[in-house]
Amino acid sequence: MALLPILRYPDPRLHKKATSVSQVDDSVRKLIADMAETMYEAPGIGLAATQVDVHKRVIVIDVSEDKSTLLAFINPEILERSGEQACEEGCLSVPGIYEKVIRSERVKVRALDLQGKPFTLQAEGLLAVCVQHEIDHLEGKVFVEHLSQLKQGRIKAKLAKQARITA
Ligand code: GNR
Ligand code: NI
Repeated sequence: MALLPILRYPDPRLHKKATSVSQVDDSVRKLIADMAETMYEAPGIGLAATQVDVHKRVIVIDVSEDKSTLLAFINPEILERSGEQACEEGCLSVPGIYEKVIRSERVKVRALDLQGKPFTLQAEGLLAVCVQHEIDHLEGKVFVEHLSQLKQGRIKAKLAKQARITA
C-alpha cells in the first residue's frame, strides 16, 4: 500500500473528466487499496481518483463512525435521486473550507465492485452527499463550484493566502 499525494484546488487537474474503467484488474484493486489508505490517513470520509491525479472512474467512501465500512465504486452512476438536503461540506482538495451545499437526499447508485460485478446501493443522508460529492470529482467538479462566484473568489483568495504562509 502507498499514500498518494492529494491535488489542491485550484489545480487545473481537478477539472479533468475521468474515463470509465474497462477492466477491473489488479492495477485497479491496487489503486483502490492506495486510495483507501490515503483517505483514512488524511482523514476523510471519501476520495475520488481524480484527487490523486488518476483520471479513472473510481471512488472510495467510508462514512462509518469506526471506519470499518469501506465502500469502493468503479464506474459509479446515479440511477435515481429524490428529495433535497443541505450539508456543510468539506474537501481534502480544499483544506480548511466548509460550506453548505444543497444536494439530493436519496440516490440509487450502480457501480462495479472489486470483482467487476455490478451492484446497486440505495444511499441517503451523509452517504448520499458523499456519493454525489465524489461523482462530481470524476466529472472534474469541486464542491465550491456549487457556490456563488462571490464565494468562489473569496475561497480562492483565502487559499492563495494560506499557500503564501506555508511556502
Ligand atoms: O472528508 C470529507 N468530508 C466531507 C464532508 C461533507 C461532505 C463531503 C465530504 S467528502 C470529504 C473528502 C473528499 O474531499 N472527498 O472528495
Ligand atoms: Ni472532495
